[in-house]
Amino acid sequence: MLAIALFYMFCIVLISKSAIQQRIPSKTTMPQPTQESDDFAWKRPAPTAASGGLNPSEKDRQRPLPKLPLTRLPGWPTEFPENLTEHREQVLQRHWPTLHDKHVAEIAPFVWHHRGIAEELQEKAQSPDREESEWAYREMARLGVVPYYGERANASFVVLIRNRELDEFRTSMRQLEDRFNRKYHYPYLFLNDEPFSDEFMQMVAASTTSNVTFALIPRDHWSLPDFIDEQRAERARKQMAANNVIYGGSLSYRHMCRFNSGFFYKHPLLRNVDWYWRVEPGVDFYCDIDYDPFKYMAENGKLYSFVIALKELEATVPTLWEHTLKYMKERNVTSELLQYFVGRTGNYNLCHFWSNFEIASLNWLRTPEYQSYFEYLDQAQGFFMERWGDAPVHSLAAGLLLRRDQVHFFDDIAYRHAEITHCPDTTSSVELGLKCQCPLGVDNFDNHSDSCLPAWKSYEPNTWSLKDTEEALRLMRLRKIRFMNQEPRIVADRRRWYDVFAGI
Ligand SMILES: Nc1nc2c(ncn2[C@@H]2O[C@H](COP(=O)(O)OP(=O)(O)OP(=O)(O)O)[C@@H](O)[C@H]2O)c(=O)[nH]1
Ligand SMILES: [Mg+2]
Repeated sequence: MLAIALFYMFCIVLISKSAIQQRIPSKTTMPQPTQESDDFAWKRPAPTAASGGLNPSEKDRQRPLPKLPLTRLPGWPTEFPENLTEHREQVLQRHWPTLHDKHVAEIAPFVWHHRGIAEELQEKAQSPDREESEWAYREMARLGVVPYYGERANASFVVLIRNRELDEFRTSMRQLEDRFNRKYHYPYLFLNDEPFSDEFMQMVAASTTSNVTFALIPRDHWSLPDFIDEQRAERARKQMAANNVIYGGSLSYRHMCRFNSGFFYKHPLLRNVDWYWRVEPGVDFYCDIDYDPFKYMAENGKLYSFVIALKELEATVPTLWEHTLKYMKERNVTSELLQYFVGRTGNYNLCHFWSNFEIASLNWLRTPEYQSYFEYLDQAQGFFMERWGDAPVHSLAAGLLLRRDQVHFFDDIAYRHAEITHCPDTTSSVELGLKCQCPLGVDNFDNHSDSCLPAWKSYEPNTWSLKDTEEALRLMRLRKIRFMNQEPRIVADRRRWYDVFAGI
């Protein structure tokens, strides 16, 4: 009996050993290290649930990356001393013939460029050398780069971003590339108030076949102006934080809003560019974009565009409307679009185009008219004493300066930022043949009560005259007098209370 049992056990061990061996590849079929890679890919640990299965682990991050060549920009300074911080300070103290020269000298040491393979391959594909040309086409097919020989707009993606937002941005960028840019190869300009880290530049450059440029923001564009009383501004921030206003206590958020309102289009690297598409980290694009939105804008007389329109938090813009009306009165501004932003009693209805997505004309933002509106608002100090966002500022500027037909709603660009999603409805998806993958079970913000899209769709151009401005200001004064006569519960609440009152 014992001998039979031992025989059976021996057989079982033999069978299971051979089964295990069948699953393990033999040494000769295992991947071998090549000269380019110093490790076996199959040895790397699979992404863990803790990292969301998407982001590289800490250990993975610590391994040296293969370097992509980052170069200096042609025509810009190339020689710099060892200590760049000191160098920057010296540049800032020197006298410069123009602001542009000063900004170029200040930021040049921190500007890096990567030439995307798409541009290189397209050039090679047109080579008279047949072998080279065929090789380039094969490479393009392999890499999913679609050659584009049509005329492109003079345009760029513009991304204001922090180093720590790299991972969120790469997921957005890959969607944008797959949905649109692998066919068009528009370049990217990345802007930061601090120098970009090597990791950021390498990882981003590796995520696209287009050209990318990384640059610093000139200090003039990201600092407290002289006319702001720092202590008063700090008190205002503390008060807003105490009132639980989102980003109410943040100074950097205010710099960001002011920069996006009045400076990014003056960046020396955008000087000769006509169109921009603003992209933020962590956003999603759900439909293929099978045409060029920049060219659409240019060919159809559009200057500004949006995908989501919603109501602003009133606590962030208590006096923006009042200053806008005063500006209109002072400069005698009339408009056919302003009524879209006006409530029943001549107040601001808080509607604005959400500026985390924007495709618009840089030349429009650079007009003296836009510039003078921004400067008026800047002098009114609301970017620091309140928390004016660039979205209501751009929107009201459009209301003042543009016609309705110059503003475009990109219904076919499905998009998510934070909790808000826009997707084209089923009818347009079928009619326009859109290739979308909108998430199931997510509400379309278009149908939300805070969406200003229905009002946009039904808005008919309607003249807003100087008399309308005067009347709105008169009503505002009346409301203020009535408000002042009310017993305010706490002083800090006055503005908010007044606003709520004004909205009735
Ligand atoms: N370089 C830099 N970029 C910033 C800073 N603050 C914000 N940004 C960028 O400016 C854009 C807007 O900032 P967000 O923090 O996304 O502001 P938001 O969209 O109003 O708020 P969220 O709902 O949190 O997205 C994003 O692209 C940010 O990466 C900053 O201090 N420095
Ligand atoms: Mg954002």
